[in-house]
Amino acid sequence: MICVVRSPYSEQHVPGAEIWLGTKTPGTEVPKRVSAIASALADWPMVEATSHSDEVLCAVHDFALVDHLRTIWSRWGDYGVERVVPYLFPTAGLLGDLPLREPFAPHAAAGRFCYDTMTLIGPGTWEAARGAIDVALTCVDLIGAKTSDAAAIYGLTRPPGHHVTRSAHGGSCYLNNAAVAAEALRRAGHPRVVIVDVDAHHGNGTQDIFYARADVLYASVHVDPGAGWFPHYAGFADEVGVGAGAGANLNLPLAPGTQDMLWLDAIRKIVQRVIDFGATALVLSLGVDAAADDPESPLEITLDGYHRAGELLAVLGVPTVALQEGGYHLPTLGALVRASLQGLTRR
Ligand code: SP5
Ligand code: ZN
Repeated sequence: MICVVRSPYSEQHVPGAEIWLGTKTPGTEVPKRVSAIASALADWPMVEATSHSDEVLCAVHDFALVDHLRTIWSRWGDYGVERVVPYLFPTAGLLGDLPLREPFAPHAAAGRFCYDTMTLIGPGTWEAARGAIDVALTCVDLIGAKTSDAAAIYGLTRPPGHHVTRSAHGGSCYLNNAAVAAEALRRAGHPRVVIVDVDAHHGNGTQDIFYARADVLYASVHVDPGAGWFPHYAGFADEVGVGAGAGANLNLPLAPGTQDMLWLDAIRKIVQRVIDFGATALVLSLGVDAAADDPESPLEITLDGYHRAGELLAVLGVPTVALQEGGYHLPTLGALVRASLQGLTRR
């Protein structure tokens, strides 16, 4: 049993579709993920998130990204499309040495803050994404500055967040819930915080936010981006951090088709690194899309594998905030989350 924190806004984000390879596909990051998870945890204590200021959010993200997400839906024109979708990206290749200007057209702004075509914005997207930040911050409040016992709490964050960098969103994510939780734990007095990311995909956003920082370790096990998997451009083993953050980033990419044994070996390596780092608090980016049945990843992790992963992380014995990332196979999604959290609380 573990306390669950929820937001009343989480199902108001209805992406409706993902544009993938120029084609409208149904998309898998759907509102029903919330009820699939919540119903599997219905016998556990549940509290609603309380509202928090933008202070930590704006320490983690550029204000321009936050402001864009807050306003773009109301600024979006009558283009005959139901969602905000970018069509032009001001990459370094486009700009060269030119300054990045504020574009006049809202449809040009969309590609400045979103790096893919799969992460659409609709009428309830801001409320849901901002609600997920309140979930993350409420989890931190409830864990507080505890250091002695191994309290754990679970935030049902939707939309997920680990693909959001300091200044751009993508990968079905809008605001980085785990990064905000980690920064809030630092501000609550934890000197060294670790983010362990077991989502099938590399959390390029979380890595980016803490890449130059020595006080927050980011450690991830994920499908090898070099084998052709999202996010393609980040998540390689040689990305170890930069400057003061050199050595405080750990990527363990795995081949497509990897099963429990090698995945759990990677988590054991992460646990050892966390111990060496001396973390006093843990944020778990709990994506369960590495499961064998999941449509978004080629990893083949079982229910028992996720339970064992939870048990391995429980050995750390530090206060833990587990936040939902991916996981898209609705028939098994709730059970996977429940098994992971039961392992984390050693049940
Ligand atoms: C939070 C999270 O898990 N984000 C993952 C985003 C990965 N999306 C990559 C989508 C690639 C195309 N998907 C086509 C689905 C075919 N089954
Ligand atoms: Zn994922």
